[in-house]
Formats: sequence, C-alpha cells, structure tokens
Amino acid sequence: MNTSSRASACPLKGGGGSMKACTCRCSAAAVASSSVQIADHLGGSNMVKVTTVKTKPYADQKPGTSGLRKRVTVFQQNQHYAENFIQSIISVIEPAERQAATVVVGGDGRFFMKEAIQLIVQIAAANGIGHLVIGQNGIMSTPAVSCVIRKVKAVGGIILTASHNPGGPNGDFGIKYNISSGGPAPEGITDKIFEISKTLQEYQICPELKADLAKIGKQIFEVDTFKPFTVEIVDCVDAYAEMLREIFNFAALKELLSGANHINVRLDAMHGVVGPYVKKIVCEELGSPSNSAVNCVPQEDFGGHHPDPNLTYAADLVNTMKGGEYEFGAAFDGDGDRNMVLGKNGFFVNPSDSVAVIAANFTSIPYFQKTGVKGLARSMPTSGALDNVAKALQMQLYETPTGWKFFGNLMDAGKLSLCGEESFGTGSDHIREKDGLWAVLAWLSILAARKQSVEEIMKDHWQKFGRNFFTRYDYEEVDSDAANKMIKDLETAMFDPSFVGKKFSSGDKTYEVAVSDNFAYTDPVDGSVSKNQGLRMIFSDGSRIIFRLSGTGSAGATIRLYIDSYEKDPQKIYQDPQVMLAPLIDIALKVSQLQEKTGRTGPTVIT
Ligand code: G16
Repeated sequence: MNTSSRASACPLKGGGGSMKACTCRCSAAAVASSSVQIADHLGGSNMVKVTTVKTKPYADQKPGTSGLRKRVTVFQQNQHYAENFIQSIISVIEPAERQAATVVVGGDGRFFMKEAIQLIVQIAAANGIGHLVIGQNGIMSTPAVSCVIRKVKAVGGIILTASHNPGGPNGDFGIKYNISSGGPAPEGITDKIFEISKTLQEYQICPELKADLAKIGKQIFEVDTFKPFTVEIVDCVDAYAEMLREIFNFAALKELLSGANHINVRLDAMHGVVGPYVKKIVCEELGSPSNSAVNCVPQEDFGGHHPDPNLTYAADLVNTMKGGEYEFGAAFDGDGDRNMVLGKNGFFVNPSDSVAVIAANFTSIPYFQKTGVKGLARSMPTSGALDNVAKALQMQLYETPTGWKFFGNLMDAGKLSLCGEESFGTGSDHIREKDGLWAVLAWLSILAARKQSVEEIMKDHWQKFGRNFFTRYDYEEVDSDAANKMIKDLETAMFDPSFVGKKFSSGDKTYEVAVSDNFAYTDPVDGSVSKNQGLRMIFSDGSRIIFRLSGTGSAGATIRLYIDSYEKDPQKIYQDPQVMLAPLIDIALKVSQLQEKTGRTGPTVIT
C-alpha cells in the first residue's frame, strides 16, 4: 500500500489535509462511515513536528536473557534512558522498510508502561514507522503480542515488561524487542541494539504527538516528512482467543469446566496482564464461574507482590489449593508467559515435568493431531524428563541454552513443535513465546481426555517413564563481584584436568564426575554459537549439578543452582525431591563454596 492512497482514504483528510489526528474504526484503506470521530490531539497545530534531540550513550543497555530489565528509577531518573533504548531498537529496522512496517506494542500494565508507550509512539512516528498496533490501554500479554505480530505480519513488536519481577515506582521495568516471527530477538539482533545504544548521540521524536490508548480504533496522524502515521488500538484478547479456539477443543473444555460433571478450578492472575484473558476465555467463554479466577485486574505494582508463579510467590494459591476445594490450580506471571500448575490439595507439578506430560499426551490437543509433533526441546538446566518421552516416542530432542529465543529458529525450520523450561515456561510453535494460558488449556485438555486427576496423571507418568527429581535454588541480589568470583573460581576448579573422574560423597551417596564443562550451543539451523551458558557437572549416573548467573535480574546478581537426578525404581519415585536430592545439593554447595564466597546461608527461593 502506498502512502498517498492511505492518506486520501481517510475521510477526515479530504484533499486539504488540515486535520492532524483522526480516530476511526475503518482501515486506512477502506474507509468507514459516520462513526468516524475527530480527535485532535495536537491542539489544532497543522503538522506533527519531528525533533532531533541530542543525547549521550549509556554503556549498560545490553539486553539480558529477555530484554533490558532495570529498576524503574533507572528509566525514570536517567535523562533520555528509555528514549535511547527505544531509538536503538527502531534503528535496527531498515529505514527503507519503515513506512510500510507495522510494529505491535503491548505491556503487562506495570508502573511506567504508559509513559514508555507514548515514547514509543513518538519515536516510532519520528523515525518513519507507518503503523503501530497497540493493546487497549497498553495492555497485551507477551504471548498475545507474539500472536498479533504473526497475524498482522508485523516487522516486530516491543513489549513493556519485566516479566515476573516486581513492579511499582521502586520495582522493575523492562523493554523487549520481538522480531517478525513473533519471537524474542535473537542474539545477533540484541547485540546490534546494544552496539547502537553504546554510541547513540541523538534520537528522533515527535514530542507533541499523543495517542489515545483507551479508544479502540485507528488514529491517523500526519507527521512531518513521513505521513501518515497510524496508531491502531485493539482489544488485547480477541486475536489471541481466536487462535486458541483453533488449537483446542473448546466444546470439550467447556464440558470440563461447566458441564454436569465439571471440575472446580482456581486461576490466579497475580494482578498481571493475564487477568482479562482468563476472564474472557476461561470464565465467559468456557463457563468457569467468575469466582474461579482471582487477582484479574492488572495493577501497576501487582498488588505489591512478585507476579512470579512459583511456590514462594504464589503462596496464596498454594494455600488455597491445599484446602482441597479445587481440582486444578494455576498461576501466571506479570506478562502472562509463565505458568505454574497445581493439582488438588496443592499437588505441585514441576515445570520440567509439565512439558513432559504434555508431550506424552500430545494427542489430547487437536492442534498436534493436525500438525504432528516435529520435535521437542528444553533448555539445558531443565530436567531430563522430556528426554525420556522423546526417547519413548522416538522424537528428536534439542537441548538449548536458557532463553526462549533459542527455540525460535528450530520452530521456523520446522524442527520443533513443543518445548519447555524449568523456569515455568511451556509452549509450542503456535507462536514464538512461551504461553501461560496455552499451557493451562493443554493441561485441562489432558484432564478432559484422561478423566484423571492431576496427581494421578503425574504419578502414572513417573511409573511409565521414571522420574527426574529436580530442584532449583535461587540466590537473589547477591553482590555482583562476589557472585562473579564464585563462578570464576568454580570454573577454574572444574576445568582442571583432574576434575573429571573425581568422586564426591555425601551421606551414603557417592557420585563420580563424568563431564565438566561450560555449556555451549551451536544452533543447528544457522550455525551460530552461544558460549558460557552454564557450568555443568554431569556424573556417571547422569545426575547433574548446574550453576549459572541469571540474565533477568535488575539488581546485583542472581545465582541459580539446578539439580537433576533420574530415578526409575517405582519404589522410590514418590519421595520428596528435597530429600532425594539432599546429597547432590550438599556436594554442590561444598564444591562451589557458595556460602563462604557470597555470605548467603540459604537460597531466596527453592523450586
Ligand atoms: C526469561 C526467558 C526464559 C528464561 C527465564 C529465566 O523468561 O524468556 O527463557 O528461562 O527468563 O532466565 P534467567 O535464568 O536468565 O533469569 P521471562 O518470563 O522472565 O521473560
């Protein structure tokens, strides 16, 4: 579509072009009618001016595991900090492509999101982007952004979220760029964004331009040099719900949730973005009672809590589930891509097991019946539960570094259908992000098909495939220097040639080191290599101790310790993971000297 046809298509512009901003429900090409309203956001001025602002580069805008995450105060108090990063993102879109380009924008509702979205509108307009699609009031979950990017064939999307990190004026904020596949930008692109940010001397902005984020429909602006510029505000649920209807059997889910023999579910949106999705899809459409979904109004500070669906931060849900009133429970994170699944009486499904169960029951999901399962994948620290299913079903299994972005290439190449991570992420190739509500509907589809409880399904799975006992210890906000030194010292010890073959004992258990390395990944599609992805000690029985530094924290360093150990003896598979793994945890702490080197006597979170 060329720009002149778009401009003349708007009835408000006529031939004269005197009106600078209009809102209409029509497409810019096919014009609607009398419902068209004028909304002049520009106080009657004729043209939105592009201004060039001098700035100084920041050295710390390197995107982490999933975008740039910092304290809100860093974005608020450092002059041009957010503007610089937004300009660096837009700069990776080729200038020649910008006028025809659509960029999707959405966020998890956290503090500072709306200000950041207005900056994106102003900077996108000034850089010649033709069209923005934005969730109403800025709200759109991460999986929905991925879905919309793919649906409208956008060049990419910008997501305002710090995921599961707390929000509010003293909490965290984040900006993440996704590419045209709908997935997080791969390292090649995030590196480019970082390079641009390190030398940025100026950015372009239309300071007087302001979009009405509340009003569904299109707002068309005339921008100096580049015109017109369209901001389209959309319902945040519609496209995503339409996609889920194609993936799942909604009639069967409706029967499960509201039929004669329905089950009771409890879904906790934790005041994050997923509330409106749960309400519309699970309650209104699938008939679950409205009180089965709680904390469904997104709040800027997530009600003062961590919107993090794990046993520590979703304690309310865990306690409610322990009461025995509900057969199925789930919690979501701030931006709706993570999930935690619980059964009756608070039975916990470890995320590493969750993806394995979905894989083993893939025929319960109509989407997989149609497409088949092309391959499975997990991140390196995720337990080997999925590997056991892959082996039994003779499917290809890929082991990638931590970060959903590594799954995208495999999906685009038709090698991967279903994947998951220990960090409460589960998803498939229906989009290019992990998807919390998708995972919940996948589990409910399995419950509907098997007519068993969550606990029965899980125990049955362990009986059949054996069990990977897994735990993760998080040490949050550790002094960065101390954390880096601990990891460095450990790596030095592990790389000593005598380390392999060493025996470590704790209690009556002895483990012999078979492999010790720093995980490196060569992408099988494009050959790109990602090094230093985590220190691994793999023992002769297959048990693993893994240490890595998180890439999603915003203050200090977070050390993650992961333990994975397989057990196939049916007599032992129901034991408490913390008891089963105690010797390996003890060995990990001794070998790393974590406590001595960081001063931490215990983890912040245990999963
Ligand atoms: C992000 C990534 C995930 C990763 C997680 C934890 O999730 O998308 O792939 O597993 O961070 O990463 P780290 O261990 O480096 O903190 P989210 O939900 O935070 O965007």
